[in-house]
Amino acid sequence: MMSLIISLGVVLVLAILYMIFRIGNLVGLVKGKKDESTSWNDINAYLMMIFMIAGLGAFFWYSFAHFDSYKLPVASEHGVITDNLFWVTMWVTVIAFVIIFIVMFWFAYAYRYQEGRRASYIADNHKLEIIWTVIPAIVLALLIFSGLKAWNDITAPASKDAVVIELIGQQFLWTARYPGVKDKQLGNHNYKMIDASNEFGLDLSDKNSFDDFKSLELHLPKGKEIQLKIRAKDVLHSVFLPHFRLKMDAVPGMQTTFKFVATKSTADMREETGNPNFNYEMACTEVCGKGHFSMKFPVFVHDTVEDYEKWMASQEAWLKQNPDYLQRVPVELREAAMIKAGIPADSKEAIAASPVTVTLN
Ligand SMILES: [Cu+2]
Repeated sequence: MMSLIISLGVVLVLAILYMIFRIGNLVGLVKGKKDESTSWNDINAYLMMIFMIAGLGAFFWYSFAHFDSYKLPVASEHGVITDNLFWVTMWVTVIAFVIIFIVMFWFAYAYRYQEGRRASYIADNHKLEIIWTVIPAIVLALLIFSGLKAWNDITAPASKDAVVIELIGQQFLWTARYPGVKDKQLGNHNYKMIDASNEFGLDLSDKNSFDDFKSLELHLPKGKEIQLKIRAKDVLHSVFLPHFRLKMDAVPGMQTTFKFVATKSTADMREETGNPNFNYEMACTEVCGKGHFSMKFPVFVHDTVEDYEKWMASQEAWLKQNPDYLQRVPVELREAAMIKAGIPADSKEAIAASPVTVTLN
């Protein structure tokens, strides 16, 4: 009720103001006063010019004064290409923006109402139409095709010896799955097999899955092709590694991929930035729910492939951490699974899962 009264009050005040304005105009006409709109047109025209100069000045000042705060070192091969595409697009749009901005305000100033001036009539101008259609078409086509080429390179299948890592997003954390250092092949997965412990839905009938391991940090080698295989368990998430100019959505029900080569290790970046505590980080850039902000994932880039493989070898296979799941391994593959996962043959889970019951005496 109160809000209705307030709204009615506002409408009434506006109506009264309008009536006062109308009455003022009518009184002026009756008295035979000259139309004042010409002088207001002049004032507005000058204001347009002031706005044009101040607006452009502020735009360029802000862009240059804060340049360093939105410039991030680039640490991947394709990142250099992506950056070039970004800056070419930026220059094309800035040039178009400045031309349109100046012309728009200049026309409002130069062609303001003046007594006795008549607008000239132009039906059409083929030459002009062709110029302003063909030039933007060529520029846009060049931008789109060079962007498409970069996109195709990023999403193309990786070479056979590429490092393959699986990243899984869920509300609200990331997990990474690595192939074991021996086979370097990720095992199959199936969402139907996901349970409280088997968070990847690891298919234990596939022998490649025996030595796969889980990591809560993303470890990468420098100078080697890496392919990320990305999936989501619940809603849309997005893998974002700003220093590598890498961003790819994690989509439930489908796999997305991203191929790249890291060119700077964590140690290189610590030296370049002069910050001994520098660490790469990965974030989720899809607003995926209440805990979205907490989806930060630490990233470490090793100096050499050997260092990276040493780290891989130091990790424990998922199956070793969850030996109960030996029961899910087909009987004929259990021994191989135990060897590959590094499970000692005398562990109680191994004995329980063994097809032959071992009895003493
Ligand atoms: Cu997310």
